[in-house]
Amino acid sequence: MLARLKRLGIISGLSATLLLAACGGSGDEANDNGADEGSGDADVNYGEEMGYAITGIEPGAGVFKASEEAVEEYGLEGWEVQASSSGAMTTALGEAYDNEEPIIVTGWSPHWKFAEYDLKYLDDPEGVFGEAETINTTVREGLEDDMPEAYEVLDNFNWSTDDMEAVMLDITETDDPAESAANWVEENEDQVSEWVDGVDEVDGDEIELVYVEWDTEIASTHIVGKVLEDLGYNVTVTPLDNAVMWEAVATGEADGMVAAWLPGTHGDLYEQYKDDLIDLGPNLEGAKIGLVVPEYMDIDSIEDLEAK
Ligand code: PBE
Repeated sequence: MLARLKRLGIISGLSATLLLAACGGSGDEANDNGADEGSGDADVNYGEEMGYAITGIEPGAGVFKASEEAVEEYGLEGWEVQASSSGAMTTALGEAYDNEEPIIVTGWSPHWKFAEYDLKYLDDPEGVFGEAETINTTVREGLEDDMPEAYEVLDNFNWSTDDMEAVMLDITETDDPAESAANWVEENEDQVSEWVDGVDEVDGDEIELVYVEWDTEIASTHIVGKVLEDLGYNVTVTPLDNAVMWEAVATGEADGMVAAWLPGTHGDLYEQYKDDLIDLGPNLEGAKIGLVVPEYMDIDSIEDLEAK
């Protein structure tokens, strides 16, 4: 049923792998790191050291588009937000960090990278990246009538940034989202029981959740998938590109998703599809996007960057 969308999903997965491979060899060129070169004044030209590149993720991500707007808004002529994948971005961040090299990434929280590395958001006085956001759950029209049990669980699903970060971090260790989700569900029975409280079990009904392979969404989608599975559903989770994920729920080709970053990050997609899908409201509060750098970089604001 989702053949066309899946094809797009597979294409995005493939390019992620290629990018990761392409990034592999580039580790040890620049050993000039700038961190010990001065204290805040003009003798560090990070732009030059980084080739005027911001390490991006998938171009369909809201944070990618916002970063391009920031380049424009802050007059950073000659800078480029480089398209990549979430996986390749964290690989590049890890390599730069190990070598204390400067790097700017399109970042978001919650994210395990803040537990793994000392990082900071660059100040954004122009407010290009917006304020704190919620991550919302959306479902297709008709789901409430067709699958009231699943609808109720999706409506109840709600957790904290700490919960999500714990699952994300665990996935970096197990490398298996389904296993990490199963562990978390087992260890957090009380919380999960609130989501399924009074909901009847079903007998193998098929349900399809769509998501994008961002670390946040890999975690949340597998958690909800596991909870629905334990209730008796036959669950498929399908990775897609961002715009296609929204479209899939709006057209009813997929049943739902837990990956709507609002009001800012996916505001354009929300406007486009809001009349054709059901917004079940926040499943998480306190999400954020922005440009993220290692603490060792001697820079605090996007305003401190200079045009080429
Ligand atoms: N993210 C993760 C997404 C939303 C979830 C911040 C990369 C985006 O920018 O669209």
